[in-house]
Amino acid sequence: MNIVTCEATANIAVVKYWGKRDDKLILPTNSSLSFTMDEQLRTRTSVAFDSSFKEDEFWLNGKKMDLTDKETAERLQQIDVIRKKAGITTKAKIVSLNCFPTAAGFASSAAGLAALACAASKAAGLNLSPSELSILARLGSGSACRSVDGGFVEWKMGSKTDGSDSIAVQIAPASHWPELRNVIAVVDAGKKKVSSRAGMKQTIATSVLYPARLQYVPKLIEEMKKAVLAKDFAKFGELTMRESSNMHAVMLDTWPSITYLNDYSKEIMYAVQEFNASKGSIKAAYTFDAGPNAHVYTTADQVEEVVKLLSRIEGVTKTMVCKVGEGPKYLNQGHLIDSNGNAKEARFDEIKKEIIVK
Ligand code: 2P0
Repeated sequence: MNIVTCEATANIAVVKYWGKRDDKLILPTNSSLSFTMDEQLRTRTSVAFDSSFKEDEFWLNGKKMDLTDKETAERLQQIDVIRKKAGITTKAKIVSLNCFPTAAGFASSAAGLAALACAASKAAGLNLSPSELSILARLGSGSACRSVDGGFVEWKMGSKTDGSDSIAVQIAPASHWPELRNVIAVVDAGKKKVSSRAGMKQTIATSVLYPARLQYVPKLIEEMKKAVLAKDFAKFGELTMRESSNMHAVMLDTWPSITYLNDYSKEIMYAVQEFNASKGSIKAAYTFDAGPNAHVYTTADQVEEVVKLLSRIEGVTKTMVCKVGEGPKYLNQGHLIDSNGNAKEARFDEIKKEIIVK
């Protein structure tokens, strides 16, 4: 049996994706930019297509998922696209394990759906380019398309209705800015009240500030790329913090209003601003996604101080220092499917930081 296993990692955007122009193909209303993270935030996925399988099966973190559930089926729509591309009709077994510390406060869809695109396309006999892989990953979750490559990645929004030009492109590899770090400050690992998918739809429908955001993002994309390519942290940091606030402003302007930031998030914002003021220039920059946890980008020489600063803030339960990652990796061992096509028992050991496969 041909089993293909891939690990992909999460990405954290500095120019955010918040809104779709096509809900089914997941085509965005603006381009976005992110850094792919290192393997501390990874998902391992094994895929096999085999004539002995009676039906598609998807196991996530040891649990068999219900493929009649509409959202789960939607998120796996890339499997049918892969079968069609490869000219096969065999059923698939998909087994996936998130290797994020449970307290990291993450949804893991980006890493998971990028790993799925890589593993499933290869298991079906396809040999796809990163941009083709990004199209597949995007069908499961928009932000996932940026995780099919490492380093600094742009998701170009594209303009075609079939989505063929809405692809992720690497702007710079991880080695371009090896000193860059993301200090994650976890303040709440709870489930969010409004999903990103529902929230962005509501923003487009109601926010009067949203058109202004869409006008400003194309210029921001160019400025952000320039700052990163020049490794100009002060410029990069200012753009990153202002962009995070712009997205959270349109969220707040949505009706009914959406608030992902909490009082602890605001404490982090003020602490980072004070830190930068004390340094006389921008040395750390926060960005927040659809939740209250902070991602504080900084450089290796500042990390110790930034970790200390964030750890002192009331409500911060954990900090984690991530580097920029290289992107998906295929593995020759540690498959999550056995040679008979059954899902193996596996778990992530948070202390050893490795996957234990039985
Ligand atoms: C981002 N987020 O650019 C932004 C910032 C959240 C805030 O991409 O509906 O899970 O599956 O395409 O990708 C979260 O949205 O949403 C997201 P779908 P996704 O990272």
